[in-house]
Amino acid sequence: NTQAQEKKIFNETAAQKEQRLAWWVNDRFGMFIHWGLYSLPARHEWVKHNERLTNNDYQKYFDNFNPDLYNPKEWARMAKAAGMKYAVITTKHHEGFCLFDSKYTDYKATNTAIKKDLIKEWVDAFRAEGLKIGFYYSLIDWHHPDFTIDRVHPQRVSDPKEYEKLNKGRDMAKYRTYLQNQLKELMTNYGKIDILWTDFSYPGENGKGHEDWNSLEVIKLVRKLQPGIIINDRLDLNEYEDGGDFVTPEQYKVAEWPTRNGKRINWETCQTFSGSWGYYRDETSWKDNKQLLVLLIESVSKGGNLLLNVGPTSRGLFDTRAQDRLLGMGDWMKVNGRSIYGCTEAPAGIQRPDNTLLTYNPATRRLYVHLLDYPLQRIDLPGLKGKVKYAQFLHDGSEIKMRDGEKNALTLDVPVRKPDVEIPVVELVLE
Ligand code: FUL
Repeated sequence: NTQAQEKKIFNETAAQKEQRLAWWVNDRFGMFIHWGLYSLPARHEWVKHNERLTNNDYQKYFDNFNPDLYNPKEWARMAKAAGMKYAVITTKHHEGFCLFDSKYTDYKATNTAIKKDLIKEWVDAFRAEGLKIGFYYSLIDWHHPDFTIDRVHPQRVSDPKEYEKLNKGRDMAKYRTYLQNQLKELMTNYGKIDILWTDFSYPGENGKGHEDWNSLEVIKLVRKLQPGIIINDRLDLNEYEDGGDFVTPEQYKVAEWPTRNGKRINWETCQTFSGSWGYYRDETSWKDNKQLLVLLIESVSKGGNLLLNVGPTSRGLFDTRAQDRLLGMGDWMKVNGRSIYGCTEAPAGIQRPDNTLLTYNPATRRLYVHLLDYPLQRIDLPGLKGKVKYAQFLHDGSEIKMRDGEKNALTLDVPVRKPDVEIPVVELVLE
């Protein structure tokens, strides 16, 4: 093999890593939560940047933040009912506002009308429902006085003189200390944390974005404080094999299982209901239940996870559009979850018939055929003749008749009319 050995940060064997990630690979479906001051303007979590708002312009959102209806137990119940097994919340997004009680800033929920550490309650509620806990933490900070004005700052400027003026007195080294201190708080004050979702890195002037955050120190610190934690790839440590546990395709479907240096890599796609991550009142481009389920099934069929986002309102509720979708997905997951949890892509050699998606559970040797389009009559599965012991629908456990098809295909006779389930799933018990 001519491939150069990739650099490593930690002394962890492949088997140890597999064990650390085992629950995450099995669980497949998580909830992302983007919540912050941007839920008040309700027109995108990047509003401060998009509209070039100053700290002064933005102050009214801090002054009026009061999520009096916040009840994370309800959120946790909804996540669980949707079939989600883990959740990741924004402890601080790019705007810099902290939902948690940090010693290192006044810009935090405890100093608003609600006067609470919102993360503390959230962690307790989600843990109580048996969900795994993840923290999103933005490396970018549009409020911190030491965060330099660059291309991802609301006050971005191209004129070098103006740039110098705005950057005067700002010291990234101080910001790096702030960031480390806050991560230390998050990794020590809330018990066991299962995921750290940092966001985001950019290549920087010379491809060294990680220097802005001191990423190497950050990852070492985090893994020391939370040895079992799983960390995403946005610390810009991609030159290390273990600089991140999974890659994060954002708002797009991967064509196939992503690889690095020829090796398959863990992945999770993060997706929104409607485009914006933060609550966006007037957005009308909401995906329907079928589209959302396809996102989930398709991810699993290519070996990945789905982290599906909710942007709660400023008063602390999931709006009805989000609730409807979570309930709809939950109805489906309740009877079809077996084709998701513990599943991955189909074994090599099994071809996917048109208008279907295949997933496979290697532990139970069951193959799942998701029927995306109706009317139907029969399904031909090349290569499976004589290899299937039994076939049934998941939603009602009714038998699907099988017969030998052409060549080496197995033919399934399925009802012409679509059963009353968003996406019917046939379970095949392989020999
Ligand atoms: C991006 C952020 O800029 C978005 O606001 C969102 O948090 C998404 C998950 O990651 O990089």
